[in-house]
Amino acid sequence: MKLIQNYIDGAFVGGAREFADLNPADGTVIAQVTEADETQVNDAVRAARRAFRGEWGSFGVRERSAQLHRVAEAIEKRAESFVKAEVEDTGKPVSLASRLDIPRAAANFRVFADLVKMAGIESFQTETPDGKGALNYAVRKPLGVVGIITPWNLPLLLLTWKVAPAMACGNTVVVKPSEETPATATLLAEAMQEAGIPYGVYNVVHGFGPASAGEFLTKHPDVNAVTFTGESRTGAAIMAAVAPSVKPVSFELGGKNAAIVFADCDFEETVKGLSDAAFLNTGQVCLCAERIYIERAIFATMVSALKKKAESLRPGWPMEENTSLGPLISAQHRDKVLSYYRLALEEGAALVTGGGVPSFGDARDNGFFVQPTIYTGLAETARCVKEEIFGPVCHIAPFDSEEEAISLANDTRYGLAASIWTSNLKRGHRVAQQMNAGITWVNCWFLRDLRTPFGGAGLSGIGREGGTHSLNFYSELNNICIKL
Ligand code: NAD
Ligand code: 6OH
Repeated sequence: MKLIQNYIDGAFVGGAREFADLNPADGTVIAQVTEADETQVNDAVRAARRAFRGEWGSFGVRERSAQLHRVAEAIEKRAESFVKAEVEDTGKPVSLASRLDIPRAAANFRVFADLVKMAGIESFQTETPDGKGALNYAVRKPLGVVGIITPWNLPLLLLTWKVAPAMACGNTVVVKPSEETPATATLLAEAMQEAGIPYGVYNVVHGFGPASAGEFLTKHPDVNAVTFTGESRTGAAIMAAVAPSVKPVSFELGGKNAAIVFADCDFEETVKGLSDAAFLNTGQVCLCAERIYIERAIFATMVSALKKKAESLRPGWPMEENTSLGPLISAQHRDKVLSYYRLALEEGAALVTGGGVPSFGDARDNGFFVQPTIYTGLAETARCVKEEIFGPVCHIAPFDSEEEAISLANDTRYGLAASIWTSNLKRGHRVAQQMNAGITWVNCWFLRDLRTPFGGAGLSGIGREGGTHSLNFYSELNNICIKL
């Protein structure tokens, strides 16, 4: 049986306890994973601190940038192993992992390697009473040891989205990947070794949240900042854990994202875009649209086109090229999603398609598949319209005016992403600017430029990452004022 170990100070280390890593496509055990106890988390933080004070801390921006490019190369060189590991852990289709997750992990290193070399910092000439003036400028300094905690839906993509800028800014890191998907963070350790990253710069501790590696890391007094992607409730728990030591936090949390579809949209492109927005990665993307509002004139035709599209998705073995829908991540998560499927009917929804579990007649019946599902007819106050489900499911409702659509879309405590579908670009701009969201797409969805601000409002998070926003989070600015 494969053993996935912690990676501390350049060495793979075992531990007292192990837990099983399951393949969500058939429920089989892929590997045993070493759970880090508090001593190992302490060791990892100590190694990271030592590395920060050591060779890594002495590198200038040019050297760090070159090293990050070498990490990207090492990922690209082993892309196949990364894809296979990610597909086994998550059950996502191989076509998706090889198009999105793994290339994007390499891109995260390349983008921040380049950006950190190019980024300037503002300076100000300041007037003084004696007329001689002063000059203000800032220097960027790393924070120190950064704790990084990530979820299971896009494991390597979301981990490297934080590791790359943290390292680019000169920090060292201790990462705690999701207990559901420990493999690629561990493979990344091999890529780091191959790239020649000094030991202790990148450390991996495996385990769970409360009373396990996640909590030990967030509570650790020698961790200088915590960056987290995951559920809003977990964000709240981490905020409480870091409060006594007043650490900076960056939180990318949940969403209940809306799509607004106007009658003048490009019908075919919109159907394709909405189908991705609802069902990509089996709906397990924080940016997915679980609420779709369609202008009444095209409501019925678009609902039936989306029904057709949902029914054309091909659930199957994740490693098969033509599979377009994988399982959910775990039995527990499937129970949660199915409980919302039941709740939707109790709340008075009309079922357009799906609502259950597909049957394969083979080992996949032991996996965690559910059908892509569309509902209509729910009241806006229904729990299924208000709470994040995080599965391949959406609710579609009609609207009659632009104002109504905006107010429906904004009626949520989350504020992560929105999408607007219209051929009238004036309207696209106008509506986009009124969205209470951190990211609004017009005529597209999940189209990413890594230089742009990324994050959410309300329950969807604190702060922005991406481009210089990441550089600002992962560094301290020391402003220097010189009297001339
Ligand atoms: P989760 O919050 O359950 O777990 C995320 C990570 O936090 C895991 O590594 C887990 O072990 C750890 N954790 C849990 N409790 C902890 C604690 N008390 N202290 C420290 N660490 C703890 O999230 P998940 O179920 O893995 O992921 C799905 C959620 O993530 C969804 O809500 C989704 O919307 C959200 N998400 C948000 C974004 C974004 O960018 N906004 C991106 C991806 C996923
Ligand atoms: C959430 O599930 C997806 C988040 C995506 C990113 O953070 C990104 O950088 O594309």
